[in-house]
Amino acid sequence: MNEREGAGAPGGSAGGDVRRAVLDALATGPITGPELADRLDVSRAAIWKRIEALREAGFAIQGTDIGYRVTSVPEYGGEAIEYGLEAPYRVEYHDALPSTNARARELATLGEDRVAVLAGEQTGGRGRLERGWHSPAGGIYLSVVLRPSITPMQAPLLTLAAAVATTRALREAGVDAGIKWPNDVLSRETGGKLVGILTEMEGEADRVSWVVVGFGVNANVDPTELPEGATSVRAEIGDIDRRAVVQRTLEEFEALRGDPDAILDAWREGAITLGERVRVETPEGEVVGRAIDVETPGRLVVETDDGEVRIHAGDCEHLRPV
Ligand code: BT5
Repeated sequence: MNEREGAGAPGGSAGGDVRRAVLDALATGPITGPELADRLDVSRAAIWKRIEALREAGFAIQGTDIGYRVTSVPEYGGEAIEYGLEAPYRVEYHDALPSTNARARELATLGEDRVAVLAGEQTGGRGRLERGWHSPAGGIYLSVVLRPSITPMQAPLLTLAAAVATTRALREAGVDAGIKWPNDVLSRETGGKLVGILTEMEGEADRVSWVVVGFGVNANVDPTELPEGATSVRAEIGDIDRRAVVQRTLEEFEALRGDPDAILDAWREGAITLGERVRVETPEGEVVGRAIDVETPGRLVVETDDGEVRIHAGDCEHLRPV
């Protein structure tokens, strides 16, 4: 029997991830136990055990004449996200973690690829530059482990893709979201910060060994639990289906990864920074001017009194028109 159980199981290797394969088969329609067992080349007992495990995880699964039929899916959780997910990620869910990025880094150093770590809340959420990330229950805390064939120089493009992916997912859910360079997602309505993204990587000069992209989305949380300058989906439009937002984020992210040439245009389309007067704190000092474009792999072009300046990294503030 080659069934793999549990949250810690590696996915997608030879012999197949039965856990995911059962979910995928159920998502496409009713299928009988024997058919499933044949298709996945495992015992009927293994299939039955998997179905029972899914029921325990909160899936309602009817045994009908034409096979197992899923009649309801849990609101959130690893298998709930994987069910119907059109992106090749195994999802490891925890009710609480210190940081999904920290867990994802652990998995990355173990050699894992295309795993999404998801937590109900974080007790030690991290922002960039050793800053913290408030992570109350009800938010989305998601970190993706990847082993892409790219150079470290190209990695910022993944961060842009991540910002585009969550922005699209939130917009589909009815949130008026827009991207602030490089990777914050704000409410266009109130200017509050809805999403932060933290990319970490390890590698050599010419090739990354792994990348972890972490998404923190202030979804169904009270703004009183968040720092100043933050807003939440709850505050903007009311609670949303976090499962759908996570699925759509992963799907959009994967699609953009597969089409890197489309990332910059997609970013420009979702951006609110372009055309704005900005002040950017960079490691080399402050730059003030009008943001006019973004270039590969994520540089912001700012038109200043002294000409155009290209910025690789920094904290960007939108200034009110003078
Ligand atoms: C970020 O950093 O915006 C990246 C945040 C990434 C968080 C995700 S959650 C899943 C994964 N696991 C982690 O441990 N992290 C990632 P930065 O641009 O440095 O912004 C951090 C600053 O935003 C803080 O110093 C606060 O001022 C503010 N802040 C903290 N929590 C916030 C929240 N929930 N919403 C909006 N702003 C927040």
